[in-house]
Amino acid sequence: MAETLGTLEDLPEDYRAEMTAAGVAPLWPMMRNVLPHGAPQPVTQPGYWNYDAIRPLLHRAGELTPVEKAERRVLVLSDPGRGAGAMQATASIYLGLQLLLPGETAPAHVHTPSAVRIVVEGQGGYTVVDGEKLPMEEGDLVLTPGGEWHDHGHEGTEPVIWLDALDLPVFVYLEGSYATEGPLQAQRNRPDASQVEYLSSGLAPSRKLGVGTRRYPMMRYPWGRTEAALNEMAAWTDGGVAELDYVNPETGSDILPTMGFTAMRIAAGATDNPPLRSSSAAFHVIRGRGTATINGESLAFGPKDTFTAPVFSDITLTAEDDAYIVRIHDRPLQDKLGYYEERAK
Ligand code: GTQ
Repeated sequence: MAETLGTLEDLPEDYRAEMTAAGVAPLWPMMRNVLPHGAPQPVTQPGYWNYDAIRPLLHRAGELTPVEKAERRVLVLSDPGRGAGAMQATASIYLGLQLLLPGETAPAHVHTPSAVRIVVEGQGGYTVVDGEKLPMEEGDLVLTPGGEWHDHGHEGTEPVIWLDALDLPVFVYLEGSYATEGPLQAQRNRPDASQVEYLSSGLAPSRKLGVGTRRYPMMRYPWGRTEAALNEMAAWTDGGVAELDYVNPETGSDILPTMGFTAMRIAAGATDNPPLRSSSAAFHVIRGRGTATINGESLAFGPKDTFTAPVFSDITLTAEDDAYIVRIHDRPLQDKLGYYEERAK
């Protein structure tokens, strides 16, 4: 059994002053802060963002701030545990809702963090990644991996809104976050790889000797196919919960280095009751209603809402009608660091 550790107050004033002057501090009074026993003590608190409440604020940003003055017109979803203005939703995941108006473009840039867009509403938006034009339809996942040039445009007639998920907090923590600006990219005149090379799951372009594959071969995951796959799986799965991981079609591994994405379908009346996971998560509701209980606190979710769960949360999700949810998590990062863990409830 561990002893209770000494405190700063146990130490004489003159010794404390001398340590401070020398630029050092005793570990033992701080030991449990940085190494709590048994499990982490997250700063992150569960968050819930009601889309209907945020939508008018985003439209107002469209009136108040031209895209040229914003570069990216985004309202950031701040972790309640870190308070107003926090540039993160969990320790590792940044979330923002981005508005693009008809005819607008958001200039090209490249940055060290990776992003995924989940399209919330509107027709005609697109993202160009490394010259490939990716149409943005409701529910689509569109990747802009770190180091890839990207810009956004809008050929439709109504505002387009999408959810940005970035591993920005990790890069900020590492003092590795920066961007480079550039001119809008020339677009290749052909459909994106999800409609050409990877139209059919299980098929990939034939290997050619000495020719490697792209690191990010497919940067758009159309929602229509995801939903069809979930429905088919649900029809043949007991328990009412079907889950599919988004994977790189060449390697079968996670689609980005730090962030993972899972599409879930919870049938009306069914409950998802996963083990405690060491990963943090954000849930974005594509369709459906239900109740999420996170560490004993319940919230009602509806279409287009977003909510978060800190590491090792006790999560249950119950659907009222068939619910389709994308779970964003940081398990890929934790796998790479060698500590991803699940614990039975
Ligand atoms: O669309 O490139 O929400 O660079 C934050 C940073 C979106 C983007 C964000 C970004 C972008």
